[in-house]
Amino acid sequence: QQTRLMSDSVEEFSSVFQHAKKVVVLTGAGISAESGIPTFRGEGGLWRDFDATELATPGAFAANPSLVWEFYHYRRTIVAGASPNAGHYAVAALQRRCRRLGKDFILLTQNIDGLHAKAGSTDVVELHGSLWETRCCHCKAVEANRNMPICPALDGKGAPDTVHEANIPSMQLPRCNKCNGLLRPRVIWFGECLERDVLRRTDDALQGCDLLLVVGTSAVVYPAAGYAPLVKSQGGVVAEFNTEDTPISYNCRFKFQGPSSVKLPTALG
Ligand code: BJW
Ligand code: ZN
Repeated sequence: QQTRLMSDSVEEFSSVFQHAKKVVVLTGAGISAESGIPTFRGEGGLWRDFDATELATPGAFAANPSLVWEFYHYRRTIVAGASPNAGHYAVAALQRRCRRLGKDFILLTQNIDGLHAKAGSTDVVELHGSLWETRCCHCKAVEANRNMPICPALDGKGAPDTVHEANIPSMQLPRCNKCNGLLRPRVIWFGECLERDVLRRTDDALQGCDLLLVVGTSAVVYPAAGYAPLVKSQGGVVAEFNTEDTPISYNCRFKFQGPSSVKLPTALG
C-alpha cells in the first residue's frame, strides 16, 4: 500500500533538497557494484563456496586466518584496480553543493573500499572500517597498509574460482612490525561493535537530519539498517536509490529505482 506513496519525481526531490538543512547520505555495496566490486548479497556474493558474510566474522578469522586473509587479499586486488563511478562522483558533488549552500552534509558508508574519498568526498565516516588499514590482534596498533600483496605468502593467492586453500602458516601471514602479532584487516565483522568515534559521528549526523539518501544497501545489517526508520521517525525525508526494494523502502518518500550511477546524477543533477 505504502509503496504507492513513494515518488520518483526529480522536481519534487529538488524542492525537498532546497529546503533541507542537514543532508546525510548512507551508502552500501551497491554504489560500488558498477565499479566492478562484488556486493555481499545476491549476484556476486559468493567467494569460492562461501557466502561473503560467513567470512566476515571473528570466528572465521580465529578458525582459519589464512582463508580470511586470502578473501581480503582478493578484495584488495579488485579494489586496487577499481575506479569510482558516476554515483560516487555525484555524492562528492553533492557535498560541495551543500557546502556552497550552507547546508550540513555527512557521508556515512558501509563500504571499506575507499572509493568515495577517491571520488573527492571528504570526512567520510567509514562505518565498517577500511580495507587499507590493519589492526594488530595483540597490541591493537592500527596502521595504514596499501602493500600489494600485503605479505609475500599471499602473492597469487585468493583466486575466487578454486577450492584449493593456501593454508598459509600463521607466521607467514601479515604480522605487526611493532610486536610481531598477527594482523587482521581493520574492518568490523558481525558481532563486533562499531568504533566509538564512528558511532559518535553517526549519532551527530542523524541528529536533526532532515534528508537522508540511502544508496545501494540491502538494509539488513544493523546498526545502519536502523538509520532510515530513525530519520523518518524524527520527521525527516528518506530517499532510496537501489535497483531493488528493501526492508526500508516503506520508510521512503522517494524511491529512485535503478543503477545508482544513473539515478544519483539524474536526481542530484
Ligand atoms: C544496487 C546496485 C546498483 C546492487 N545501484 N543499488 C539488531 C537486530 C538484529 C541483529 C542485530 C541488531 N544489531 C546488531 C545485530 C547483529 C548484526 C546484524 O545486523 N545482523 C543482521 C544481519 C541480522 N550486526 C552487527 O553485528 C554489527 N555490530 C553491532 O551492531 O555491534 C553491536 C551488537 C553486536 C551483536 C548483537 C547486538 C549488537 C556489525 C555489522 C558488521 C557488518 N560487517 C560487514 C563486513 C565488513 C567488512 C567487509 O566488507 O568485509 O559489512 S558484513 C557486510 O554487510 C558488510 C556490508 O557493509 C554490510 C551491508 O551490506 P550492504 O552494503 O547493504 O551490501 P549488500 O550486498 O547486502 O546489498 C547491496 C545492495 O545494493 C542490494 O540492495 C542491491 O539491490 C543494491 N544494488 N547493484 C544501486 N548498481
Ligand atoms: Zn602489534
